[in-house]
Amino acid sequence: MSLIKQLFDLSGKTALITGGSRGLGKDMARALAEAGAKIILNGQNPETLATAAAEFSAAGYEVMTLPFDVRNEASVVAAFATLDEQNIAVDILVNNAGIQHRQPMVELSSADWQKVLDTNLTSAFLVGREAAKRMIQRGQGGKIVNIGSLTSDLARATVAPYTAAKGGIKLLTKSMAAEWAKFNIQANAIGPGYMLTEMTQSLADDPTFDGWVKGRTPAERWGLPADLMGTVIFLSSAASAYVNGQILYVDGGMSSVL
Ligand code: GCO
Repeated sequence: MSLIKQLFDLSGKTALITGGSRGLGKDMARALAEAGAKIILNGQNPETLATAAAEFSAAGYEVMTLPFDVRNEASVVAAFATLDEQNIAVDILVNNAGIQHRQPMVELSSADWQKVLDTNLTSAFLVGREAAKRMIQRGQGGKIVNIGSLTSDLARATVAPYTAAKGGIKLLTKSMAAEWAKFNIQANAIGPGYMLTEMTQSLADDPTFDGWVKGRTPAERWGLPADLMGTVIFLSSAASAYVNGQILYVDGGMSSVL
């Protein structure tokens, strides 16, 4: 195998993708599978998880499901204990699980605020901590890819909890790099732009919002899940062995222009 192919080859690696049964998580899991990784799909809905796993198996990928609640510490700890019992080591963690809640802050309940922060930010700490403990103990390094957003750096009205959480993802990623890079664990983030997914379909269906995205984006189009494939493989592979604490925006240029 050529040096270049070796750099991006994930054969023999196992990747856990939280929120991996649908949306961008499922597409990124498919990319990692295409690069040779064994896939562990996490999700909360058993049916959606089973459907995604069946698709992956039908495509010839090695896949297993691991249903657990990323917001709940006991559930996360128990999930990793299950992997320990099966001698399954996570080499690559993609902290993708996330929800959106669009509402003006003055109308926002603390419960809804907390639910977004728990799902989109605290989950990355809980799952990242359990994965890193084992990566450090195993002594073979590892990869953590946190999924941020344009809102890791820029705010849009009515999505405050999502923005606060994704801003936290950017600096949590740097904290992970600060503490874990010496163990050959590279922690980085991806900041997807406006991607066409279930979560943004309602925005894309709104002609005004659709026009705003296309006008505000130098590439003049919405992102597609396939636009993330190369980036997630890069940050999950040996090709990024000296990349730490970075957030890589895949946004058609939106975050680079006024
Ligand atoms: C919104 C969207 C955004 C995008 C994405 C941008 O309501 O503005 O949901 O949050 O989903 O996160 O990077």
